[in-house]
Amino acid sequence: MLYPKINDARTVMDLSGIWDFKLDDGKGFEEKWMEEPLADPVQVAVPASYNDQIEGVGYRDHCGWAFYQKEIEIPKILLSQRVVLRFGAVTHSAKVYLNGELVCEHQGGFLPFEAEINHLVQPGKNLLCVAVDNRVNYSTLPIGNEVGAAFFGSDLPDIPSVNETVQKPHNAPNFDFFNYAGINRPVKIYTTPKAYIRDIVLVPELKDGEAKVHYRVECAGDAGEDSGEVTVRFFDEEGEEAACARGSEGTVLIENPHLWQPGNAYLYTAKAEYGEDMYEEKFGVRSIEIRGTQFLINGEPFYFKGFGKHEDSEVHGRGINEPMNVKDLSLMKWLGANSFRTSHYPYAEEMLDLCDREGIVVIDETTAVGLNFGWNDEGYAKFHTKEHHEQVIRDLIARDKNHPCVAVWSIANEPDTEKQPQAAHDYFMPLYHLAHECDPQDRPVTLVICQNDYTRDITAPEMDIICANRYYGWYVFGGDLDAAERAMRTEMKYWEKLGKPWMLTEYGADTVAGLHKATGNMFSEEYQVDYYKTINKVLDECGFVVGEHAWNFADFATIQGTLRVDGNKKGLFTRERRPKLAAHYFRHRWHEVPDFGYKG
Ligand code: BDP
Repeated sequence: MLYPKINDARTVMDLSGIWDFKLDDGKGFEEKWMEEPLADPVQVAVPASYNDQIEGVGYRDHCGWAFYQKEIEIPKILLSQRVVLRFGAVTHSAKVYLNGELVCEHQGGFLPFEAEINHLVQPGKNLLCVAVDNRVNYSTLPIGNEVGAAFFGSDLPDIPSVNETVQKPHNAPNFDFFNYAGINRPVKIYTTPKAYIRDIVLVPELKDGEAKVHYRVECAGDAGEDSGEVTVRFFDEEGEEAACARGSEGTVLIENPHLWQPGNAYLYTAKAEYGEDMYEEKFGVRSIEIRGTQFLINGEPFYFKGFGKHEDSEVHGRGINEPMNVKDLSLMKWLGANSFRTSHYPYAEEMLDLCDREGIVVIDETTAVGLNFGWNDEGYAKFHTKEHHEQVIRDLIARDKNHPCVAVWSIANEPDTEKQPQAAHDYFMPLYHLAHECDPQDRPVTLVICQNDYTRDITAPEMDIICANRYYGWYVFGGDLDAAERAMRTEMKYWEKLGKPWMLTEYGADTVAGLHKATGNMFSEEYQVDYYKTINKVLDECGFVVGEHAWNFADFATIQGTLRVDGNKKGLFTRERRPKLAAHYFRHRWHEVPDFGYKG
C-alpha cells in the first residue's frame, strides 16, 4: 500500500489536531452517536493514544468502544479526483463513518487501511466519526485473555471472597505492554486521478557489481480515454537519471550502483507515471542472504547490534511521536547500534522511512504476541487467529516490501513452540511459507522463541534465522550470574549443532534508574551491566551468533501488576531517554564491535 504523498498529481490533507472524543457507555451504537455531533465530548489530540491524555481511571483503563469525531470540509475542486480517507493505524479495531454512513471497518491496530469516500462527501460540512474498540481476546492479535487474571497481574486465589466478587470489564492483555488505544497514527485524506497508480513493487538484484532492478507498477481505476502506458524513471540521490523503462513491469540496469549499507544509506527514487498520475517511491540497492551460519548484507557477514523496542512515550502512549523516533535513532547511533526489532507489532511507516534514510536495519514483526501463556492443555485450538494472522502477514509485507531497512520478517513473538510442538509446527509453518510467498524480495523469515525446553521445539529450527529471547540471570537464576553463564553456555552448545545463524533477540534485567550498589544486585544499575557482560561473554564465544538485541531500548508502560513498578524497567534508557549505566557499557562495547565481519 502506497503512503500518501503530495506531488503534481496528488494532494494530501492531514487531519491531525484536536478531535471530539467520548467513551462509549454501552449505548453508542444503539443511540447512533456516529450520526450527530457527540453530546458533551472531551477534546483529545490525534494521532495519539487517548488513555493518558485525560486524567482518570475511566480513560486510562477503558475497556470497549470509544468515539472520535471531526468536522471536515473537502474543497469542491478535489471532487473530480479519487478522494481517499486513510488511517495509519487505529488500535485495535475501527468502524469509520462519514455523515452517519459506514465507510469501512478494520481489524488490527498496527497497519494502515483506507477507503474511497467520493460517494459520501457532501458540499460544506461533513461529520467524520471513528469508533474504536480496544478489546483483545483469543481471536485478536495481539491476544488477550477472555477470563481470569491479567498477564503479569496477580493470579486470583480460589476463595469465596474472590469468587463472589464480580470485576468490572477490564482488559486482560496477554502481553507485557500497556494496551494503549485510539487513533495512534496519522489520518489523511489524499487524492489521485481517477486512473491511478495503486502500487509499486521494487526488487533490487545485486550481481557482480551491477544492480538489476525488477519493477512492477500496478494501476487501477477508470482508465477513461487513454491513460497511456506506464513510464518509470530511476534517479540517484543527486537527481541524475540512472535508468528508465516503459511498461508496467520490467527490469532496468543501474551501473556502478551506490549500495544501501547499514549506517551508510543510499536511496534511489523510482518515479512512476501513468496517465495523469505519478508517484515517487524510494528504494535501496542491497542484498540479503543467509549462507551457513552467516547473515550477509551485500555479501558481507553482518552482526546485529541493537534492541527490541516499543512505540511508547509519555502522554502519546503508543501514538506516533516523530521527535522521539528521531531521538531514538540518534541515541542508537550514539551507542554504535545498527538495528532493532519492531517488537511486538508493525511500527509506523514514518519510522521505517527514517530507518531507510539513517541506515538502521529492521526486523519487522507482526502483531502475533501472546500466543502463549495461559492456554494450558487446549493448545492452539484455543485461539482463532489463523486467518487474521495470515491477513496481518499479507498486509505487513504489502506495506513494507520496498523498504531497504527491512531485513527480516518476524511472524510472531514468543508463541508456545514447546508444550505441543506439533501443533505449533502445524500452525506456524504455513505462515512461514506465506511470508516467503508474499515478499517479492524473499527476505529471511523467523519467529522469536521464548525461554522454554528448546529441545522439544521443532518449529524454530525450521526458520531461516533462529531468534531467541533468553532471561538467564533474571527470570531464570535471577541474582546468580555464574549459573546464568553456565546455563547460557549449555544451551548454546545445543543450537550450534543446527548450523544456522542464531541471534539473541531479547535479554535484560529490570533496572531502577539511580539505584546504585557497590556490589550490584537485582534492580541496580550495576547488576544490569554485570548481567549483560556475563551473557555477552558467552555470545562472543559462539561463531554462529549473528546478533544481540538488548531488551529493551527504553523503559515502557505496562499493565499494573506485582511484577511491574510503574512499567517494565529493562530499558537501557529511562522512558524519558536518560541513559542508565548499561547504555554507557554498550556504547563502549558496540563501538568496538564492527557491523561486518565480527565473527570472521
Ligand atoms: C519477554 C517478552 C517481552 C517482555 C519481556 C519481559 O517478549 O514482551 O516485556 O519478556 O518480561 O517474554 O521484560
